Amino acid sequence: MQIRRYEANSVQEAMARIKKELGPDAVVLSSKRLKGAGSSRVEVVAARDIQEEQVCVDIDGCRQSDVNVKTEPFQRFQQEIQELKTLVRQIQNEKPLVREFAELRQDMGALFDVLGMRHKDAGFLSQIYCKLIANGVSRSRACRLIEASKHHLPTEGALDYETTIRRFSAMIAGRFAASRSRAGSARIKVFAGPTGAGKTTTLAKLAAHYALEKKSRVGVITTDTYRIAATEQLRVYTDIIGVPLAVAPEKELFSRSVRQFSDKDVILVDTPGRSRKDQDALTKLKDTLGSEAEMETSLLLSLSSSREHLLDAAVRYEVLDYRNIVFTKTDECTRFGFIYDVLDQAEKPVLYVTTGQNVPQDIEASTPDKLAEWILS
Ligand SMILES: Nc1nc2c(ncn2[C@@H]2O[C@H](COP(=O)(O)OP(=O)(O)OP(=O)(O)O)[C@@H](O)[C@H]2O)c(=O)[nH]1
Ligand SMILES: [Mg+2]
Repeated sequence: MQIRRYEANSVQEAMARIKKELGPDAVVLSSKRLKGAGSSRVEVVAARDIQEEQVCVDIDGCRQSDVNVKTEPFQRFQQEIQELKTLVRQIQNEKPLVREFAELRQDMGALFDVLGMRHKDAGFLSQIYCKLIANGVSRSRACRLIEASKHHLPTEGALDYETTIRRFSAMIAGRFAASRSRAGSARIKVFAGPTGAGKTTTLAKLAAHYALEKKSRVGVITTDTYRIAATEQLRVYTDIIGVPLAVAPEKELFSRSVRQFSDKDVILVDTPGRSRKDQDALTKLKDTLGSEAEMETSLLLSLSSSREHLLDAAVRYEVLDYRNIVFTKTDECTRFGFIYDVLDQAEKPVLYVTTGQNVPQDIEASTPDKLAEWILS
């Protein structure tokens, strides 16, 4: 038996050398990841039986002894099993890394919990921290809010719970209010957002609001010819409301439509819903919209989506330079804490929230107080 030790960057690399040097009959005796210096090196110990084995075999039903045969097929089989075992071990070796990240995240969470709850109960801050977490605010942001609240609240124990939570709510609302100036005042209002966020429905609600309640002159443009029947869906709404619709999937057509609606007080623009990961589609949309003066883009985010989805969309749509946010499908949402995370990251005001599928009634202007109340509710 010939035994050799191999050091390599990966098990595959070691196996290739073993096969080359010891031949296909070599078997792996052990393998392990080496500690220290980068820890990416592996050690594999392999062996090869250099004796041809003397075995007894049956030939044509008669027992023959001392027949000198190679046990190659068996050894190959054994070797393949060893290789498989090595691979399984390797995969298992990678698991601790994933586990380590999960544990690290848990530890961070625990650390934030300790920080967020280290206040004496008399200050109610630990109760508020738990409330924020329960509502879906991330631990790190909840912790930062608690720290910031110390500048807004008197020393612990000086206020009752109701007053403390009211002050805390006012502090959150104050943060949202900071970004609100002139939001929503532009004449051309573009509605963008991930697929199915509620762009067309929200646009229809606002078209009715401007045309029927405010008696404004309204024009609607859609750049959405991507989805089959997208234009038809919007045409049904514009026909009922009695406002003109222009279809403009390209830059030239878009600026021509804007000129065509030069007599309108408000121009509402619908855009195609594409995966938030389709960056090319967003770049194309940006090109189509051009840089019209008096234009303001709203990012529509459905609260039936996950926090990760919304945070990701808020970043990816930056390419459109959106100026405000509309939260849709609030009626489908039970915990509102994660809107704090989204707004803290995006630093954009919320113009409207939509509360159902009914056109035109299920839409409300959003206020910082209302949002703060939701986050703490
Ligand atoms: N529950 C609820 N449903 C809504 C709301 N707003 C829109 N919807 C529904 O969401 C679905 C998608 O709405 P659309 O307006 O077509 O969404 P969109 O963003 O234009 O979709 P795409 O153009 O395909 O990207 C429809 O069934 C709407 O009725 C809301 O506030 N609450
Ligand atoms: Mg649509």
